[in-house]
Amino acid sequence: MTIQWHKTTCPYCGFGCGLMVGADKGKIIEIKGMEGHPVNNGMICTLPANSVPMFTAEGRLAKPMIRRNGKLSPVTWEEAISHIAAQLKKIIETHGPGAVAIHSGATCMTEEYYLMNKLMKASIGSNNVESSTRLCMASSAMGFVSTIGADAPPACYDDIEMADLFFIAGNNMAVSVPALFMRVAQAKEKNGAKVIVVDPRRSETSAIADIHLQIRPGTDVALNNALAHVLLREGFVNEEKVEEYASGLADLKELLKMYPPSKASEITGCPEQLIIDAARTIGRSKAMLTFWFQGYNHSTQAVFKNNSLHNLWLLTNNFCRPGAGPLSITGECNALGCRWIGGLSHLLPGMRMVANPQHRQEVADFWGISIDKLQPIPGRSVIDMIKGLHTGDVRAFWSITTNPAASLPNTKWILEGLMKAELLIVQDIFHPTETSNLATVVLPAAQWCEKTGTFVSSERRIELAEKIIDPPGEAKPDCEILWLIARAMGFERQFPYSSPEEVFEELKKITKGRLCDMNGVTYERLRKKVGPQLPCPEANHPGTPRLFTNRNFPRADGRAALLPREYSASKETIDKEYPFVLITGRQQWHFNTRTRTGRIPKLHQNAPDNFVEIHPHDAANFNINAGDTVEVASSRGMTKGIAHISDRVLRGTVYMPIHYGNAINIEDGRLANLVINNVYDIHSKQPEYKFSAVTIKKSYSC
Ligand SMILES: Nc1nc2c(c(=O)[nH]1)N[C@H]1C(S)=C(S)[C@@H](COP(=O)(O)OP(=O)(O)OC[C@H]3O[C@@H](n4cnc5c(=O)[nH]c(N)nc54)[C@H](O)[C@@H]3O)O[C@H]1N2
Ligand SMILES: Nc1nc2c(c(=O)[nH]1)N[C@H]1C(S)=C(S)[C@@H](COP(=O)(O)OP(=O)(O)OC[C@H]3O[C@@H](n4cnc5c(=O)[nH]c(N)nc54)[C@H](O)[C@@H]3O)O[C@H]1N2
Ligand code: SF4
Ligand SMILES: [Mo]
Repeated sequence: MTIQWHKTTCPYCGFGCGLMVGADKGKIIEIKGMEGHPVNNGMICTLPANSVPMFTAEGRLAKPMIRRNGKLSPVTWEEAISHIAAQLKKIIETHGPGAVAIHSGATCMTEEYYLMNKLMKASIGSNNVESSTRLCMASSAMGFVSTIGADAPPACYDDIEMADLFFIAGNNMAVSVPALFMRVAQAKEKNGAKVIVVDPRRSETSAIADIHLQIRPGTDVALNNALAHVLLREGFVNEEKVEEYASGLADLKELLKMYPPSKASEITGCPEQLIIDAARTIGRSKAMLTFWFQGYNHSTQAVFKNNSLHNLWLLTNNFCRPGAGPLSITGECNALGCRWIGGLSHLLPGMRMVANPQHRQEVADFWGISIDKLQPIPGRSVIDMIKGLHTGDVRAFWSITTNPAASLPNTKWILEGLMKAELLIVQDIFHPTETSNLATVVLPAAQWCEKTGTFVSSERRIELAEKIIDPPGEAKPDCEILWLIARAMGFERQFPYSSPEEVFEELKKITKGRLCDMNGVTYERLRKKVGPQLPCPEANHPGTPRLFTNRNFPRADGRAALLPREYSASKETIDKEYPFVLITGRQQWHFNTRTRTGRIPKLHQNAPDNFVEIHPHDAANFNINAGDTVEVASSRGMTKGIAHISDRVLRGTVYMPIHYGNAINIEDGRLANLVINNVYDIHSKQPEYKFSAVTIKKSYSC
């Protein structure tokens, strides 16, 4: 065997590790970390290291299918494409462009997002383009826009080794971003950096914490306000300096009067002295790096949580200098590329907004269309798309690289909505999935290593993932599927492409002069070397490790905004009938809805079933023993898992992993989303996945 090694980038989380993929005779043989890569230097984590069987796993889609007489049957590509084009056109003619919606994942390639946006926003005339970024990073994005004026994460991974304090909130990076966790743990070990973890659960990450603030779920804003209160009270804030680069200090100080640590202690359940100690640790730090994740974003206070955290690094001058700053890690490998190229219903390509007339004009000019073609009102968020399916306002739903039947909250309601679609196109690599089972058309896609395109990581680094092997059967790259459907709908002139590289060469021009400028990037450059951090405006530009180092933010007065944010409780109330808060999260062995990792024997065997973590006191009260099957019920439905009795969780809180759908019979449940509340943060429209009122009981049927 002569293994050929190919440079690529990881298709799982958003850290962007450089990987080497070994192939022989058209088969993937081994996947390893790339030595010398600035992100991971040879490290690789559980998911990609075990992913070789994913390429030959059972259930790979190899042929398009159309549902006829209730059954999905194989058809040719020509049939599938002309069927879709005709149905889309009919629905648009009868019900208008707003009756069509695309929802994609956040692991699509940048080129794919660009084509979806061009098809929907420029050609069909609907802003109904969404992605799992809505479920993942929409609140971080909105947090940045409101505080610093742009969705532009300013810090970089080199800051990790320069920091003396890590503030890690709602982020279980030991499980969700292991290569990052390793760098943080090493920096602690080597440089003596301190670690503060804020998490209602004693997580794998809190194992390295010097201070673990084990707050009640949903109470971060109260905590952050109290930390800011102590910082101001104890003279850790140079107010004159702060006013140079941030507005709003006086209003913030007024609000913070209401948040002494004693009050935050009552709300969060954390001892007052621990809150004071944490604030002093922040105040004494010379370089604090802040991380936050879904413990923040999966909340009806998500954007406020982000803003109140931003207040902390602004008050302490911990940003945009080596070792200090907000380092927002994205969940999936191209979440940032997705946001920057317009993958949400309020965005346009190149970090632009649908509602901004100047942005619409720039994009209309670029696409050579009249500005009137671009709708001035944001399209539906994904939850609102499902509402639209229920009411009949949305008739066609096209799911690309995502599994909404399993990943959206309140499964029963989601399924009812999806089943009302006249046209439900599911473009995936596997069948069955919870969503493909409901499809009226299934399209077989090529996956990572079988297609080519770019990903942008959490530190704004752009990388190329190239085709190494052929996809199975008739599966096609997502880009090609998109341009074939666009052409069949009559948009031949707008979609003349024959390769993703041509798409990239076009899309990079729309980023010119923006903070996501890619004009210095070519596929050739990415093949030869590690990709640069954006913006990278010219061929000889080395890339931009840190943003806003001149402390000039893209806001009217050039200053960032200190925003006074009041704490309010999560939407659902705990009562006698539903006395527990359910929080959901991730495991090392599976990725999101497990369509890929559930088919990899080693990963499946390590974590074959869902579990429910219950505090020993609550377990005793409810007569539940370790290993029992437990029913977890909310007003929306019921799910099950094996009891793990553990004081990792607080009394009154139960925890479940998110991964366990059931493609064959989804309502026969192990899926957390069967019980999760489908409410969202009004500012980001991101669902509250981490706070649902539930009850538990021992199950007598398995
Ligand atoms: N192995 C693996 N890695 C993954 C993924 C995967 O599925 N598997 N998915 C990827 C994706 S898409 C994402 S978005 C990331 C997510 O990565 P993370 O956000 O790190 O993961 P979660 O487990 O969803 O949630 C993180 C923590 O939030 C805590 N939490 C819950 N409620 C609150 C609260 O009110 N406040 C605070 N401060 N914390 C709270 C939970 O206890 C949990 O420990 O992981 C990525 N990486
Ligand atoms: N209760 C609860 N629910 C949650 C969360 C939570 O913490 N709690 N987390 C939320 C978050 S942060 C996220 S990001 C979402 C994720 O939700 P989803 O985006 O629905 O999750 P995935 O399982 O990653 O779905 C990806 C799908 O794309 C397919 N696929 C993989 N590669 C390709 C490809 O190259 N082309 C095509 N066409 N298909 C491909 C896979 O087989 C899979 O079906 O879940 C959200 N749901
Ligand atoms: S840390 Fe994230 S990017 Fe790195 S190898 Fe693991 S899943 Fe891939
Ligand atoms: Mo995510």
